[in-house]
This record gives sequence, C-alpha cells and structure tokens, in this order.
Amino acid sequence: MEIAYIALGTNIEPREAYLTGALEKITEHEEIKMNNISSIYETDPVGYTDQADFLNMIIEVETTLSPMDLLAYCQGIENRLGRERDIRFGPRTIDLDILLYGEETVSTDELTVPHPRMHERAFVLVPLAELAPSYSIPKVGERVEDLLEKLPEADKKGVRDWSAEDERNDT
Ligand code: GSY
Repeated sequence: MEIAYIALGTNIEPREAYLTGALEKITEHEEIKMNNISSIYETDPVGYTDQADFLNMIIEVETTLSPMDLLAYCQGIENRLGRERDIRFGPRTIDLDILLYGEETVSTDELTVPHPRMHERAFVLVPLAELAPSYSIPKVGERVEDLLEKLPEADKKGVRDWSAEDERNDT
C-alpha cells in the first residue's frame, strides 16, 4: 500500500463536472482509496498562456496499484472523459498527473515521478500544501511549504480559491 498524490486540471467547460467525473471514477477502483481532497482553485494557464483558466485540485490516495498501473488507470479516465491531445500544452477536458508515489522515484518514457515540474508550479504547490505541507519531495529534497514560500508572488496570485469565489457569488 502506498500513498500517492494526483493533480487534476481542466480548462474546458463544464470544468466542475469533469473534476467530479474524474473523482467518481477514481473511487470506483477497488484498489484505490481516496484519503483526502484539496480545495478547488481557479488558475491562470501556465506554459501555453493563450487558453482559458484552469480549475486545479489535488487528491491523496492510498493504493496497491503500481505506479504504471495507476498511470494506466488515470489515462483511462482521461480517455473516458473525452480528452483529446491536439495541442501538447493546450486546452484539456481533464488531466490526471501522478505527482508523488510514496518515496519512490520513477523514470520511464511514460512516467516521471516526482512530476518533473511540480516544484515550480503554484497551481500544484498551493493545493498540495493543504494536504501535505511537510512532505519532502524526493530528488528535490525540499518541503512543499518551503517550495511554495519561495515562489514569486505573481505566480501565487494566479491561483485563486474557487470554493471561496462560489461563496461570494451566493451572497
Ligand atoms: O500539466 C497540467 C496541465 N496544465 C496546466 C494546469 O493544469 N493548470 C494551469 N494553470 N496551467 C497549466 N498548463 C498546463 S500544460
């Protein structure tokens, strides 16, 4: 049994439904137990910036699946939810990225764990800091909350609590 962290991202409507659909499908697997989920954040696109804002969140799961089997299951969910891979860093219905798998490192053509860019992305570190602030990322050797602290303010401003926005709209 290992603890893994998976990042979810979507920037094609209905974004919330894609997140909910992915969470449902994750919990359908008998070898995956959902331990914890972060808040949902609305985030400015990073990399290819000429695209819509994302909704991002992170889940903590406990699983007996190997990293490669977990990857295959996540890719199956992306396909079932209609993900097409036209533009490499472009818009997507749903993206499921394995960030961390216990203390293990994986380096194959299909999968790199820890995710190679996670330590520099505010849309990953902000939700991850909710679930695992003290987690020291293998290879990087630094804790999530320390990495987040070091990120430029401009990057952090691009990550907004979307649940809080919902509450504001209700009043
Ligand atoms: O790697 C995830 C896809 N992605 C995202 C994302 O999920 N959120 C934000 N804010 N920017 C992104 N750029 C890419 S590519």
